[in-house]
Amino acid sequence: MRSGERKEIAKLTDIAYIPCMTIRPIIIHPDPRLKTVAAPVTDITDAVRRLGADMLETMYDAPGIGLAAPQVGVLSRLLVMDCVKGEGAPPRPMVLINPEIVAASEETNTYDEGCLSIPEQYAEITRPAEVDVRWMGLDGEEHQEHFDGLWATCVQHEIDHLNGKLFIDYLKPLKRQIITRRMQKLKRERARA
Ligand code: K2U
Ligand code: ZN
Repeated sequence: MRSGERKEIAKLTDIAYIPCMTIRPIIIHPDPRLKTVAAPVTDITDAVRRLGADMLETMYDAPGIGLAAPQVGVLSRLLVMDCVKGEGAPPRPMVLINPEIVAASEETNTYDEGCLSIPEQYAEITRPAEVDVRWMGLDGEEHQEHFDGLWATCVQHEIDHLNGKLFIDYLKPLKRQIITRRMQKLKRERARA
């Protein structure tokens, strides 16, 4: 983790015992948990705060710029993001609970997307270039923010995860099947290792 990320996570998640953050295993496609619609979070408990902290630790370790709870086997509507670029810039870890896209631009943006649950596979995916997202923060307050650039792509990718949708679901069936077969082979090899 970059210096300062752990401090930022502690501030954001109010988890005093930060040294105990856990890197959780990331589920690899195909897996039914990645195709399930996640359930809303009803109470912000210490377990939810710990989940947010662990997901940020897992995301930074991957490394990634986003991660959704179903990817670590928790079928709850919670995602984390930090799309800050460049070593110099301070990290901006975000935890979004029950996020909703409340507005999306007509204008689109195409990005060569990957996924931590579909390692080393990439495809050009077109999405709205800008979105307004409303969510509940770990502070129990409603938040709403306008996202553009990589932040917009990432938050839409993560919200898709909460709805059981993967970036390969936007591809033609044959391309999706080829990638799925590669992941099945990877999982067999990992099981033998
Ligand atoms: O949900 C995930 O699997 C994490 C995704 C988030 C993401 C996917 C596509 C485009 C933007 C974000 C990535 O695997 S995180 C890896 C990454 C790193 C830098 C830039 C893009 C993706
Ligand atoms: Zn993903």
